[in-house]
Amino acid sequence: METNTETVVKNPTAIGFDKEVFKKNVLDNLKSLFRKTMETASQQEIFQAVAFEVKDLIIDRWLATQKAYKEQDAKYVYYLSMEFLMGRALGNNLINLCCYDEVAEVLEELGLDINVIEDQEPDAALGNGGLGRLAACFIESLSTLNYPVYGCGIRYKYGMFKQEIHDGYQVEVPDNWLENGNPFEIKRPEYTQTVKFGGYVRIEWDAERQRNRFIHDGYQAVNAVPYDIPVVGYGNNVVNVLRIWDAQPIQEFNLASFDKGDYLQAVEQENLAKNIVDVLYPNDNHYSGKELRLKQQYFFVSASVQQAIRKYKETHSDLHKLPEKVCFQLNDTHPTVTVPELMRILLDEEGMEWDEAWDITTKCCAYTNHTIMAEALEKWPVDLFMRLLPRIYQIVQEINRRFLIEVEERYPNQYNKIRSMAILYEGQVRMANMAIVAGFSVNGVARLHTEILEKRELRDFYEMMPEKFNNKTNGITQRRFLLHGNPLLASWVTEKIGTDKWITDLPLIKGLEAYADDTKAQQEFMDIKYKNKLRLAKYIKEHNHIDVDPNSIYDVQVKRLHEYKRQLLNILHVMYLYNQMKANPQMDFYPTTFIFGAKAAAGYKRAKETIKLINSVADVVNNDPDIRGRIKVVFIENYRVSNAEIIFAASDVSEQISTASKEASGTGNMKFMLNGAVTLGTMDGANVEIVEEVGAENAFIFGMSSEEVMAYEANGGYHPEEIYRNDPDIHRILDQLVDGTFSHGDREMFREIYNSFLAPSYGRADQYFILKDFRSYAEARERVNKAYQDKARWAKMAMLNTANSGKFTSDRTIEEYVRDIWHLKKVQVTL
Ligand code: KOT
Repeated sequence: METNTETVVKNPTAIGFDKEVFKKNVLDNLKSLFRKTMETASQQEIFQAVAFEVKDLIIDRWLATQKAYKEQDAKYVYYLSMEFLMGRALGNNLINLCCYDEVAEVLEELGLDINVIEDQEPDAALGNGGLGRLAACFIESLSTLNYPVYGCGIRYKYGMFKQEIHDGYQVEVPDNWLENGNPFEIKRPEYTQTVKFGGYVRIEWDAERQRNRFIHDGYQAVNAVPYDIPVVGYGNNVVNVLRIWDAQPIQEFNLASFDKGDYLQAVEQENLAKNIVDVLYPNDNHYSGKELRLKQQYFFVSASVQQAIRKYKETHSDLHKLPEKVCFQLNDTHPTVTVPELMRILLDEEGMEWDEAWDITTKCCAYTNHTIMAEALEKWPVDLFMRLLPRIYQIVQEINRRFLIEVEERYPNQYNKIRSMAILYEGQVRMANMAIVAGFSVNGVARLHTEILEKRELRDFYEMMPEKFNNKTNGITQRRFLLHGNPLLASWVTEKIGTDKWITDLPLIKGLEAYADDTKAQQEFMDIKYKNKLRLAKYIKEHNHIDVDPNSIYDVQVKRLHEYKRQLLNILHVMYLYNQMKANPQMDFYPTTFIFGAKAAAGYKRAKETIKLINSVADVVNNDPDIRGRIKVVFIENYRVSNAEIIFAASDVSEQISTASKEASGTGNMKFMLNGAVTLGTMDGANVEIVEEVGAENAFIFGMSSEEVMAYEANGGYHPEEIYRNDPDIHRILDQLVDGTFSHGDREMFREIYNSFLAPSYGRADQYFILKDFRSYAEARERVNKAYQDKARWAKMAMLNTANSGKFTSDRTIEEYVRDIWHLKKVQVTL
């Protein structure tokens, strides 16, 4: 088939973009910011000068957007999230302003490479992984789709730690991302809010209104100062706001204070403000009940809710109509104190009755569940909660009391219902239960995940209030993960399907299907993949000093390190392959590079041991002359959004091998698919829907189903030692964990991993069914290796993955949230 060149639409050029003006202004910025010229400035300084100029392009659109919202009295969604994993801003802002190529040309004329300038920007890593990156994709899609949103979060001083690998071990290095300032942010001290902690509640009789008044006294207060970061929509002049809060002491420490009480109070308030926003908790899918974490939660929630109410009241007098203009979307349970905080404002500050306040609150709050991992469930000890938030705790008690009356009415004498659904239970505040009781919507993040919530995890809630439950399968933004991350493929897609409209309408990418059997197109597609593999090889050479063969299969597992994600299954299989190849040097095997990237939570021992194991296996395999480079293992240090873009573009095989039922959705799986990698995975999370879209013949599926896993779990697990006894290959690799093969003779280094399969010191043996799924995984990997050797078949499969990724745009996800939950209206912005 021939390319339809006439109808190729070039990217709309940014209105008013003038290359010469831009160039002059960048040079002026260098002078005014740093007193430098192009000859004397560092690359970092040039980045700053360029970024400030880009901010200038954004500002008019930003003003125009907020003006349009105001004129139309728009409804906003407040996306409340402890995490926004934004990555770098410069490249994506240029893309969405539709002047990336123009700016690249300007820089080239100045003798600069835009990639090098982009590399100067630190990632904004205010998140752990999937949950935080989803929030970032969502606010970008909201902007692109002309919907009003405030992303509300925390301006952590230190984001996700930087990972270094020393002698195969992970070392965490603080991420001082604000070191050189953030050229895109704007401080908004005029919107400062006060947040109160601790103290006690006094009750006063209000004779006039014939009711009690609750007065919070003896507290410590801290100022929340917002910084706004622009979120630019694609080619539509929309600029929404990510508002992240910094903590400042209320009054500067006052040395002149003589009064001892004041003095101590001033010191304490200063200390409180000092550490609240210091650091992001680096836990993914894990709850650690630290007081500081609860402080962070209430801090940003209280500031955000107060601000939302204040803004509403600027133009409206009737708070009963708040739900017409405001929706608070809770990104997991972390911001659930939104519920009692909104109640507090309506009751104590606005003087409403309980029923009125509850009616409003329950129409404003909606909750997204992201995980069923038991260790991620937030359950705050009551004593801690009530000490830190005494008034909020009273309100939680009342919400719980009234809810339990309802439960009792609906299910008389069924104590099991109270046990599963109570908000306050056994000395704990159960945040998920509060979010479900108070929210008008509860959603899971992939079809299977939502089904598991309804049928199992939240069964009692689903039975009592089925109308609240709904599914919103996750998505990703193609602007970052194709247009920016893989420019070669992006241009090729545009050329092939004859339009660049896929940039805002991803299902159009289905047009590629017409080329699936076209030999020339297959060749072009694989040529682009090859170039991207070269780019990644160069990155790996520069960062890891390892040579990888761009002709080998790139088999990639990049994601947070967690036992349920089973990086261990992957590396055990590499050990198995290594043994096979040693025993049979002539075996039929297409050279493969096994690429890993993963951060382990700082306190997660097993995860850190797994990183060490991967690096130890890499050391042995990569340096064994018998292997002749046919198996390579690479651990990419400091996996993060910016290098992820390079990795996805270069991947052939996408490892999505979680124990079925454990991965709520996954979003990396979608980024690989979009970039033409083929999924090797279990029927878990959104993999199920990926296979449905692309067809089972274009993916490699293995392992137990979620039903099987859950059935075993209900019976207390299975017996891995039987497999160990009966399968000599598995026996061998487990023994190699403790015979020194991969540890320079050290028999203790991987003992705990070994024990986890056969003799765990606590918990079930092989909790995540690694041995149970091993044979099926090995067989699937063999099918992958064979399939790759048929170049035409592989090219077709890969292309069909890209072609069928349309469903997984976050634009689709957002339209579903808008339709079913938020009910926002599109706002047009003209300059
Ligand atoms: C839970 C507690 C703390 C920090 C993060 C989490 C968390 C992360 N819970 N779920 N996630 C992931 O969320 C993604 C976005 O929905 C999912 O794709 C992924 O499967 C979850 O593991």
